[in-house]
Amino acid sequence: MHKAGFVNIVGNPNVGKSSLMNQLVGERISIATFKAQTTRHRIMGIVNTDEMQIVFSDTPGVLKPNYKLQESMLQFSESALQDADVLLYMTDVIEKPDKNEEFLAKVQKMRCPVLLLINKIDLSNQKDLEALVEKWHELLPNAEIIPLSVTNRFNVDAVLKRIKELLPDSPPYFGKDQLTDKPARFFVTEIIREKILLYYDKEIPYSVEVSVEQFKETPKNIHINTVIYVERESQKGIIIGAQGKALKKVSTEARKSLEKFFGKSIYLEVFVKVDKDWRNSTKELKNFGYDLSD
Ligand SMILES: Nc1nc2c(ncn2[C@@H]2O[C@H](COP(=O)(O)OP(=O)(O)OP(=O)(O)O)[C@@H](O)[C@H]2O)c(=O)[nH]1
Ligand SMILES: [Mg+2]
Repeated sequence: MHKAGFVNIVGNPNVGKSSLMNQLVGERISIATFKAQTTRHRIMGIVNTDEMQIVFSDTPGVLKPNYKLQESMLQFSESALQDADVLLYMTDVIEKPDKNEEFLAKVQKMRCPVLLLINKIDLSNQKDLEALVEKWHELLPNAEIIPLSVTNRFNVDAVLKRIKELLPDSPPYFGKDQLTDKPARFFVTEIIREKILLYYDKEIPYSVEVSVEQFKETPKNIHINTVIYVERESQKGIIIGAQGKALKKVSTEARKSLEKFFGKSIYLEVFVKVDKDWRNSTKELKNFGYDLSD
């Protein structure tokens, strides 16, 4: 009998959801950085064998929306509660269990198996961890609790083993050669956004969206034209930097990562444009691929 199912990773920002999905899938599908709110979409990473298909979903960290972009991010995270066959609710040793009671209440009502993953145990000690496990056990008595260190790859295989046991009997949902639900262009925008998260401070990474205007692939190389959209004229100057140096660094580093990702030579052009207040415009957000049900 073939097994298949949706295994959805949810939790607060910055706990290590994307890092975990990348390890479970064995590919760098989802960008992961030290900054909170790195992930903005629901991104599927698919693991295939002859007998089994695990469809992992990475989701944005849950937070109270301050602008429309964050409303869409929250919708992606909540959609992952609707169709999960197995839910991976991720926390870490840093955040308090009562940080987000509203979302926790939704997890408490889940009918599917829930694995509560306490990540970053490399930053804790046995005594504190035991107290934390105890607290989580009170909050989610039906969840299986697995302490984890994604960085040290500690218990990641145990999580995978448990998922395989819990996966329902089902035919596959996607083609067996498919690794993700997202098109190549999506990964271009994400890789550029990753560099922006790494190299700019404060509001800049959160005010940026990237769009691919052209993606022309030949057997040997790919020509890609992209636009970085910012919200205000002043941010455009910051992205470009003195003598264009900052932008040059972003495009060089993005090109290198893209060459690794696609395994081909990349010709990358990056322009910067202002799209006033795009984060709060339903129309612009839809153009950028965010769902916003009204
Ligand atoms: N010390 C330690 N750091 C970790 C571990 N796992 C992930 N991290 C770090 O935690 C930070 C956040 O990781 P992400 O995978 O981007 O977290 P996320 O939950 O996807 O974050 P959002 O997309 O913003 O919700 C990164 O700097 C990771 O390197 C771990 O086991 N130990
Ligand atoms: Mg993430």
